[in-house]
Amino acid sequence: MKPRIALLALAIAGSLAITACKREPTPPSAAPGAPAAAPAGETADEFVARVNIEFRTISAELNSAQWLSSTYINSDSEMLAAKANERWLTQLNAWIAQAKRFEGQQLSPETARAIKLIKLMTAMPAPKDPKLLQELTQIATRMEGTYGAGKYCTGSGEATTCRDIGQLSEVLAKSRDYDAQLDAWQGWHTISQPMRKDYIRFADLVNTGAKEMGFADAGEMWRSGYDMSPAELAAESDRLWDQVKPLYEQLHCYARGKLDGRYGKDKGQVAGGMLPAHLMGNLWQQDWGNLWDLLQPYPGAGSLDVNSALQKLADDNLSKELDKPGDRNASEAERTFTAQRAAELATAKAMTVRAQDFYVSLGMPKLPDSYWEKSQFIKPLDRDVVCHASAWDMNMAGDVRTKMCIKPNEEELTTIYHELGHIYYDLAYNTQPPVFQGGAHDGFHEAIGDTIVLAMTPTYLQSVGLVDAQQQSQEALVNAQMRMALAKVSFLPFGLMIDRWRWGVFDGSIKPDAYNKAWWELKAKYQGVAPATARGEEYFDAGAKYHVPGNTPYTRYFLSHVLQFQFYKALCDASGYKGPLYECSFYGSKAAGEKYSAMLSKGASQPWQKTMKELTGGEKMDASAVLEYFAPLQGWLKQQNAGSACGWVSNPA
Ligand code: X8Z
Ligand code: ZN
Repeated sequence: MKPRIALLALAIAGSLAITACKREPTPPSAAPGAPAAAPAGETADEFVARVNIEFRTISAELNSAQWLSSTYINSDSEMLAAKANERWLTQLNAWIAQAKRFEGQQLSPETARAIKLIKLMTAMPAPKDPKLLQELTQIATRMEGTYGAGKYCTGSGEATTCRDIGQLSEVLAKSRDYDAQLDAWQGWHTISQPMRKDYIRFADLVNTGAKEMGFADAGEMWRSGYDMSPAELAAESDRLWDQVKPLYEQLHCYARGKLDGRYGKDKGQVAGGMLPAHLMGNLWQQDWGNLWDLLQPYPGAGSLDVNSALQKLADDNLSKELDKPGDRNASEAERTFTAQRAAELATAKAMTVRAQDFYVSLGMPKLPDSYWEKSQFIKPLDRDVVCHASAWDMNMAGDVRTKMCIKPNEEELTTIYHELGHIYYDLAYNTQPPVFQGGAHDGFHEAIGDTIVLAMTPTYLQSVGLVDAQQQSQEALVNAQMRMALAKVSFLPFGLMIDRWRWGVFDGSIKPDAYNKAWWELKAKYQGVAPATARGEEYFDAGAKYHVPGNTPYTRYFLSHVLQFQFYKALCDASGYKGPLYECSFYGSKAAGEKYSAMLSKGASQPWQKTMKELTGGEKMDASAVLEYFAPLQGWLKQQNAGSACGWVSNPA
């Protein structure tokens, strides 16, 4: 996301002041904070050059405001972020209007691409009417703040206890108590009830903005950023889903059998053979990795217990901190508290160093000192923050940061690798003109770090001390594959359904009075997941997933979960690896790193198909690498599921 130029406006106003004895009334376009007018006679190339300058300035301002509002949620930071966003979107609308001058002109491919990208710079197309634009930014900031500050409180008066997303997620991850999980799941879904009204208005406003820009609706605009028509992109996502669906169905069938075994048939599944939403170890059922205790194929075969290693790291750090002399004037309780916080930070940083090490092993640079000073690694205790992990390129010049609330577990560790993928992409394309500083498409951005995660094989994990020595056996292989599948395969239908819902909201086929109904129909259709209790329209369950109030398009993650296997295969090839795909790690391969860096440095400067070809040799997104990778597991699952009636009915009577 990025924003505007005050420089040019100041220059114009300044020259007026010098040539006239009496200062002219300030024209509206030169009002403080207003976008600069386009100079008369500006060529398309000059326009793009100017946007590049203005963009650099305004994006730094917007990023700072948004960083503050995400790391200090309060009414002041919210107001300033909304204001910064308002200025940015006003500036963007001005550029888009100015770009119209060049329609129908013969432009160089580079300039034409830059102008196309300028029109797609935001996922939040804003109406031109300043009042409506202001309303939009206020709603957007409020929804994100509501999500970030979301808590589920029980009890009353003195006995009130409130739990945040981290605590509620932990219940789903660790408790196997049916009711405790249901309570945590339902509790989190109360936080989004107040967002429903805002979201209805939000959808209206972004649609107005999108229509003014010439799109049918905001969803069509979202689908326009893929160097193919919006309809082709939708068809591509269907095609890719069809490729991987049989694999997901096998995993679904296996998981259902295990849940039946643990909770009994009446509770382990819901009508139609669907998986109960609150039992999948994750608030949105997008990653089933936390169910390892239930779903591990061969307990003890191959030791993949990364969580224990991280817990040990945390414990060791705590002992070290407790052993330090500390402040003599502080009470015992205060010293313990200080040691705990220092240990949590040290653990989070050590996990990040571990992730950085992978990138460095490929020949990429260490992260700058400012990264370590300015990032948010752990959850502050004195204020609300948005804990949902994110990566930030603050100024296109090295001020990169991540924002997380890191806990010592495997899921968080892999998320750090994911986030650093964004950061290394940012750093690699910082040499490009600002409008080309983006992913080849947004799915590429999401796939960079996850490609590295695929290379976190048992052998790699052992080599860095995160798991014990590995035994080679068929059982260990199936376990390793299951570990990856619970993160990657379970995600696929979720990655698709979120935007199926939003596309429907934006194109009007999903009406506000059926938001929740449509949400659960899509959950049922794609994921085969259903709530255990009724979810009427008094709820707004879509809003309980960050990317809805945060307005982050989600198809990118679905595409990423296909692309990352293609990238992984290409980097394995580049590293000279010969052997089954699923055992490849290119950790330490400078050849793989060189190939990856070359791709990253291209940013958005050329159609993604070209970038893809340079890396993989092919020009299409294709899930055959997913299937190749999981072939052993798919065969094993088929055997396990033989005799079970797999599949589900998504609209049981
Ligand atoms: O939002 C994220 C990242 C930040 S881009 C943590 N992811 C999606 C999610 O959490 O829902 C990564 C995987 C999917
Ligand atoms: Zn990401």
